[in-house]
Amino acid sequence: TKSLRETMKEVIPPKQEQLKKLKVEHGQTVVGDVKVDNIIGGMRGLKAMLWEASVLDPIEGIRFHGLSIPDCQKVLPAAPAGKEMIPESMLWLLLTGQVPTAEQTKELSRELAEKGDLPKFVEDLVDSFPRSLHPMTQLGMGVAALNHDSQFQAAYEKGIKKSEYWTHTLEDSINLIARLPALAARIYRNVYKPGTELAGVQKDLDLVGNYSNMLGYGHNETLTEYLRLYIALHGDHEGGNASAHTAHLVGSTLSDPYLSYSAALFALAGPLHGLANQEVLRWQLAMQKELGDKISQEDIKAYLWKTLNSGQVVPGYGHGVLRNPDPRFIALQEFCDSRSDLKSSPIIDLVNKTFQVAPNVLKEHGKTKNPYPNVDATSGCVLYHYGLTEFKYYTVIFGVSRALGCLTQLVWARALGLPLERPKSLSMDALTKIIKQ
Ligand code: AMX
Repeated sequence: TKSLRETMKEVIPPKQEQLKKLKVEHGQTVVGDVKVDNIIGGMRGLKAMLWEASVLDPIEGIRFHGLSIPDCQKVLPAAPAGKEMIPESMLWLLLTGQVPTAEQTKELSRELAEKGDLPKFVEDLVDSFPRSLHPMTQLGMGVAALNHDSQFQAAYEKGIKKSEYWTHTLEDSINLIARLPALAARIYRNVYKPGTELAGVQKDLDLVGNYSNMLGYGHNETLTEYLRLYIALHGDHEGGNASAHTAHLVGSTLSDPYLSYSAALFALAGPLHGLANQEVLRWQLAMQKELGDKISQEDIKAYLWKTLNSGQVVPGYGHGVLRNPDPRFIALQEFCDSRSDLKSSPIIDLVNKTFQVAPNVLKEHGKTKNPYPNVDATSGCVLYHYGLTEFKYYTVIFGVSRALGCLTQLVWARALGLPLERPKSLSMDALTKIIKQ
């Protein structure tokens, strides 16, 4: 069977050809207008970036190289004793556009475990942070410090051909993904379980098997499986979201993958992006506290109106692009439905009940373009059910996941020779001048 590097060497040339052809034959073809609304509206809807691994359809949701989430769940290999697709198989798909075999997936797991230990100085750095420093700040700083060993940077300093950039970018990306579990677990231990022992990376475990074990949940196979699914599912969500776009922009300056992904993590740390999952849980728990044990649909409806009438958004609902229930939400709900302990969990039951009522309330409210749940409507609840109750840490798990897509695109950006990003900005006066012309 082919290795990851051999596969990449095969799939890159046809893509380079495709890009060349696009440039030559359609370089001047118009694909959309730029309206004043786009310029002042956060560039919403502007088709202005190349992103290879996934495309988001407003109705169907995300597709990874054309495969929907249910497709991926059918074809992507699981961990040896598990059923859920794992981040290694998702990474292989994102990078190569091909579905890996079980053997290829296992080989990638082995390589990641082999490379999973942190350098001593990064351990010391993370251990020196105050416990009160937000876990996302710690993660971003830890990732940036890992650039000490960047192969891309070392090779660039020596002087390499542009055609070789991608190989060093790939090596850095693999090394970074390998080290994320140890880094993220160390942050968890330091902040929430200081003084307790931290397990080491085990060579025979898959990436999330190790992550779960280092978090102290290795004994909980259901939670480990959930984390595998969660981390594979959140790996990529096309290029325009804030974290992906940040990685792409910073990477376009030829900053190495560590620095580029560190920047992306600080975008993920914003409340309109990765922090939303902790808000959902806070809101559902407040609802549970106020309404008690026996909650009717009418009670939930009234609580939703109370939230909306106080000028707040309903967390976990709405989306910048999606106009249907998020298929990632559906996949996580199905996971819960298939396990009796989760099915009878009060918090997960409340998420389900809310889902039955909220879309109609939001439609009646009439503001949001998408009255349906996004993935965050449920993602934190399973963690909470199994005792991983530290809300502030949830975005770190998202951060371990999003590396898959952001780093994949860095490899492709270098393989395709994409240039420095440099959009044109305008002042309001300059814009007004154009409008008057
Ligand atoms: N509850 C109440 N009102 C909502 C709403 C919700 N869940 N979602 C959107 N709206 C409102 C907006 O605030 C906006 O009101 P305004 O005109 O007074 O400013 C109006 O509906 C139109 O917004 P939109 O075009 O439908 O959404 P958007 O693209 O501007 O924002 C999002 C998308 C996700 C930020 C928004 O739906 C929201 O705030 N949802 C709740 C928070 C959340 O779940 N975030 C998770 C996002 C996923 C992720 O990145 N992890």
